[in-house]
Amino acid sequence: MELNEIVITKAIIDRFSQKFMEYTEVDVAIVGSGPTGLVAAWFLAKAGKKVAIFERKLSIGGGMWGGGMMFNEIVVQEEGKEILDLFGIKTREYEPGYYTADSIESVTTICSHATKAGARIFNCMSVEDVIIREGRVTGIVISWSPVEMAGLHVDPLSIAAKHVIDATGHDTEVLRVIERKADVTLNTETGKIMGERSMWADKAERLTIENTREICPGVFVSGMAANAAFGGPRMGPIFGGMLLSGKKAAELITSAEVSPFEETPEDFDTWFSKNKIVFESELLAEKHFITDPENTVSIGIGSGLFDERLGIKYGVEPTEGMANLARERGVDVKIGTAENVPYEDEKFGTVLLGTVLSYVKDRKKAMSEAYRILKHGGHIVVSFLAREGSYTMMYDLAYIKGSHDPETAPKDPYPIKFIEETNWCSTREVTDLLRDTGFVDLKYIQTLTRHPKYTNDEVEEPTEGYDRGDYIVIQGRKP
Ligand code: 48F
Repeated sequence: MELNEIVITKAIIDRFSQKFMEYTEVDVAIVGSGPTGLVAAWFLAKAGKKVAIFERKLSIGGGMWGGGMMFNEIVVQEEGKEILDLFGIKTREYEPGYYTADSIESVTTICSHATKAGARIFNCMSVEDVIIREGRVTGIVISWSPVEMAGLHVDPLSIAAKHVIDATGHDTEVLRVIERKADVTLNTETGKIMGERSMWADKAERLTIENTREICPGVFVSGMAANAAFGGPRMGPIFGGMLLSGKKAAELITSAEVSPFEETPEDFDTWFSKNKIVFESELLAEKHFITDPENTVSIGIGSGLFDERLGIKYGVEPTEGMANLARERGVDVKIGTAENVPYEDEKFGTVLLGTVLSYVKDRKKAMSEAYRILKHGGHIVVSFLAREGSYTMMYDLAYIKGSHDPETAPKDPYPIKFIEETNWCSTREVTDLLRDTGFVDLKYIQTLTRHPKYTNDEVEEPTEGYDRGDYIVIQGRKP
């Protein structure tokens, strides 16, 4: 085959653009790919968070590459060694309590684990500002580092992030810009960046972990930046504190993020109890394809409201609160996500993804998991509120405006806090996903064909197709 330069060019631009587009909205934006940023990225990605690192330099690894004064070995203490062990990085005891590791092996291995777990690294990009809404940082502002270095007058771009980690090391660059430009008080003694002190390895290592916290709404600080922010000393080329600080930042973020469903599992049922007719219409549509409930598993089963009526016996659910409600309804529920289903291959005759795809982070993975646990000849059933329908448009509008319009909304509309986490899917998107995963013989059923305001007036019999219903159910067969 003769290689074509233009195909190579298109491949790079195309693939990079896809990747970059996908990461314009993230759960966590980490600024800086030093040891603390990389470790945080790994823990967060493993916990299912969508995480991107933005790194000014071409190279990743921050100050870890260089070991101490370019002697490319690092030192860690016992607790730090435990983190290196997690990555399988080789360490050797030098004296009791002091371990050394090759700094190149350390950086490359942690980076490899982080990216394989799903974290994306955008190098040569500098964070020069943040986005702030009502006192909370909701994103970062980025530019190409060469643009910054050349001092070119070019406007930057922005990334939305639920949480930001300032992992920029000694410079605390994110905090500096917040201090300079935003009317936000930092969570330090002075309310400002207190500045780094001279070297004191022992104290600094302890303080780095203590100082790893949320420093202002939406921003966590970790690694050397944490000590610089809270007035702690530097530690030099001992790296345990950096690694442990990355882990702590990730844990703080994961535990801060409680799903709205976890907070108030009953609200979901309450809504359906006020919208009984809508419930019956949706149930009829799902029933159409759930013909073997004893051999059906419901993924993202929630409270099991639908599943109890459908006679479904098995479920998977990430939140404990919801899972307990479903268990009370007699369903055997395992804790797990759609992307990581805790069942063996080819177990079920039917897999139901009931209005769950809009909440799933990685839809492709969810589909391939459904495929995996289905027997050959078994069926997947996917229900969703269609993105092209009037319900989702009405919900999105309410979310943007902060309240439902009583003139257009039904009497008891869906709580806005449930809308916040959704990412609606169109019928075409679900169709493509099903086909790409290998499902065949797709069949479509639709319901809720009236304006949302009137859908709770009369139970609807579902009809074939997808061109008018707001609620679509698709069945596909695993060949
Ligand atoms: O400095 P760095 O390695 O921070 P760290 O993870 O680790 C500190 C240790 O390396 C060492 C130490 C421990 O013994 O004291 O210094 O806390 O990595 C920080 C990274 O952030 C990048 C910078 O290029 C480096 O790779 N960085 C800094 N400012 C920005 C940035 C910015 N504005 N935008 C993007 N990246």
